Amino acid sequence: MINTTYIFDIFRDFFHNPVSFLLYGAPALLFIIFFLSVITYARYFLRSKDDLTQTMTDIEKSDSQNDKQSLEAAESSAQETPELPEESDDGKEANWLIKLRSSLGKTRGVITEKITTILAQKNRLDDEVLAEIKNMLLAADLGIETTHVLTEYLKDAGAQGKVMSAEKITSLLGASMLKLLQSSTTHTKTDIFTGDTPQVILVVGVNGVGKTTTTAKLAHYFKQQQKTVLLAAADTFRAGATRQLKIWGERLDIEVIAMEQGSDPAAVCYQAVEKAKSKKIDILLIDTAGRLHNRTELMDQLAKINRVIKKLISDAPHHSLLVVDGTTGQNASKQVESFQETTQLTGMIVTKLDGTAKGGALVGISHKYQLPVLFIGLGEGMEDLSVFQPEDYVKELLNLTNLPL
Ligand SMILES: Nc1nc2c(ncn2[C@@H]2O[C@H](COP(=O)(O)OP(=O)(O)OP(=O)(O)O)[C@@H](O)[C@H]2O)c(=O)[nH]1
Ligand SMILES: [Mg+2]
Repeated sequence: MINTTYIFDIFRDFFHNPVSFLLYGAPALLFIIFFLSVITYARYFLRSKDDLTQTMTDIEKSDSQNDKQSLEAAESSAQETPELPEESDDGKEANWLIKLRSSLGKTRGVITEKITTILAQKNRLDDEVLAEIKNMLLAADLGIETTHVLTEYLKDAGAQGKVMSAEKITSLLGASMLKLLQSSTTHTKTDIFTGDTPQVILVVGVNGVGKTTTTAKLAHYFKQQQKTVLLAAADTFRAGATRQLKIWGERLDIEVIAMEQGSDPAAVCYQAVEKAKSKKIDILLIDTAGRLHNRTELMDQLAKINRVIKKLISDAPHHSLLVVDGTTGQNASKQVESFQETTQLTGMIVTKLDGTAKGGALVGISHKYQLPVLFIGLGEGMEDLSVFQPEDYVKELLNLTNLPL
């Protein structure tokens, strides 16, 4: 049995004797403090390491999720289209217009409903109403410059101060939008991909905008025009990117030039251009990796791709098409600026116009940079790409049957 009174006596003596306290107590206390600090730090270190591991896992998960989604989209689109019966050109045109109409529904709502509401209170186009129209155009994401041009046009058209119906104003706006869109289209759409063969088309843009899907849609479009097509998978950066294009290639029965992940994309392009030349291919479509302007190494890589292509065909790439996600609206302006620094853009393709209220942005961006919108994408399938027709677009955007020209 331990004698508790004896232990108590030892402790009492210990605290009453300053020498023994200094000799044993203080170092013991310091040791305890040190020990506790080590434990706390170790726990903190292990936890931040866990957090880092978790973040890395999250990034990898999200990357592979994107890969999975794109691959699934490619696979399902590749499977769904072949069963469709051949449609006449008129039928296709009508279907496309229905799709365009429903895709632009949200933006149309923002514009036309607002004009009707504004003019229901006051049917004269005075400064107050003009200011409201300006706000409405900004809300539809047309951008400051273009909004200004459009409202100035309303004034110049002699509409200011006059009694105006909502229909009349909408139709004047439509006419001015069409003018803007046509001013940035200096050539006719159908003949821009002709000329020396192979026509080399570089498809560029930031991450996830729909480059690979659009490249495949373009391949389908050109194939339907009886052109021979070759695809190049120059996105060697993202795991799954090459596979995604190959799935499309198999579906379309078009050869895909590819190398393993991590290879130099410029080397893929070199090989593809050589092959396109030797096989006398009409159209070479190059799918590139998504890149942001602040990733200089990726922008340099794009510059290298351009240089390497020029070694084989001095005036190639004949087209550098910027793919823009329609749902980003005016933010796409920055993308145009940063890509223009590295590559000479010849046109834009606006995707995902299905389901956005920012469908007006393309008028603004195209006008601001004098960059024609060549195609628009309204879905994930290979048929969901159409040559951009400014008149149809404006009519569907503003619910107009006719445009005063
Ligand atoms: N709704 C809709 N979805 C689209 C359209 N175009 C592409 N997508 C989808 O957008 C997702 C991304 O498409 P990708 O073609 O992989 O995009 P990407 O720009 O090549 O992506 P990264 O190579 O990762 O930069 C896929 O799920 C596509 O199916 C479109 O016009 N409408
Ligand atoms: Mg891609």
